[in-house]
Amino acid sequence: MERTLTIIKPDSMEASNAGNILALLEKEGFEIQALKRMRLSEAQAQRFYEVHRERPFYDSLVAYMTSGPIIAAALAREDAVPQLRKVMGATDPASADEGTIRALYGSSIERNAIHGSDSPENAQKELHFFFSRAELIAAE
Ligand code: IDP
Ligand code: MG
Repeated sequence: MERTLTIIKPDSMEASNAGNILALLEKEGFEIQALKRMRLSEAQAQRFYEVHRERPFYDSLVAYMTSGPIIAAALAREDAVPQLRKVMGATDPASADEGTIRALYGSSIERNAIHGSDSPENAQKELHFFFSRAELIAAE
């Protein structure tokens, strides 16, 4: 079974949408295998979004992602990576398909409700960013 990482972002936590988002993911066939609530430090958010360092929105993205708590979750299902991208919707909620998490709960291209890994390789890296090897093994 493939695994991917989601982050319930600070805007979703602030709006008390975490439960609804997790319920929607379970309904879509994802098993929640590991779950962690935390507040990212500036250094952690910078490291997580390192690939975007040169983008004009990087500093604002880091400020947003550290503005409140998040929930990180390891999700498993068949084709977990592409399936999460599908149920998550496009980066900009305004162009996300109807019924997707970002269409339902996102409020702007930045405050877009959740994160989803974009490839199996990045999913592995991102899962290990949040969860220890032992936590991921225990979750199987
Ligand atoms: P993704 O989350 O759909 O994979 P990425 O391009 O990887 O999108 O961007 C990472 C995050 O950076 C987005 O989820 C969003 O929060 C933020 N972001 C992306 N593009 C913009 C933008 O043009 N303006 C402001 N924030 C952005
Ligand atoms: Mg991305």
